[in-house]
Amino acid sequence: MGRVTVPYPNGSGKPRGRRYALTEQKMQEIKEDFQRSVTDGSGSIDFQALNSATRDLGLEISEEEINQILAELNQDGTGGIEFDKFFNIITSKFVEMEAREELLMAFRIIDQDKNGKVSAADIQRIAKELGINFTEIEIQDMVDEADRDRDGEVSADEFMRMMRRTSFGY
Ligand SMILES: [Ca+2]
Ligand SMILES: [Ca+2]
Repeated sequence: MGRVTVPYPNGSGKPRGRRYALTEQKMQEIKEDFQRSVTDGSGSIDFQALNSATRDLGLEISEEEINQILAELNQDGTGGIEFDKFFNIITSKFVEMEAREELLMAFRIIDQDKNGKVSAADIQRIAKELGINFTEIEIQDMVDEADRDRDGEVSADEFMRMMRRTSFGY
């Protein structure tokens, strides 16, 4: 198998970092998993099989997401599943998961006082460290824009939502 282009969530087709490239070994694992999952010959995959397949691959996805994937896989109504389709969905989940992890890492860095939320003071400190000059108003605007529950700080959830909207466009 040669190199496979993985869809990137920012839609640019370009990796934002090398971590987004799936290794051939990982792709092989996905393929074997798929084949194992459909050994009953029906060519279909059920909740159990998909659940264990994704777990084996180290994907952290919720039951709800698994049901979503199943629905997506069954969209054409034939009941059959092609490996290509399965592969595309699984790889995009990997990309999502890695993007999420990177965002969380960034969040933890910005959260300078480590209280689990990003405040205007946190942003001020990191901006200073990076030599970026934001005015107090600019920083407050950033916080206000992300702060959905209006507690004056940005939680990890709020942060991810904002980053997804601004840099990934989904
Ligand atoms: Ca904080
Ligand atoms: Ca908040």
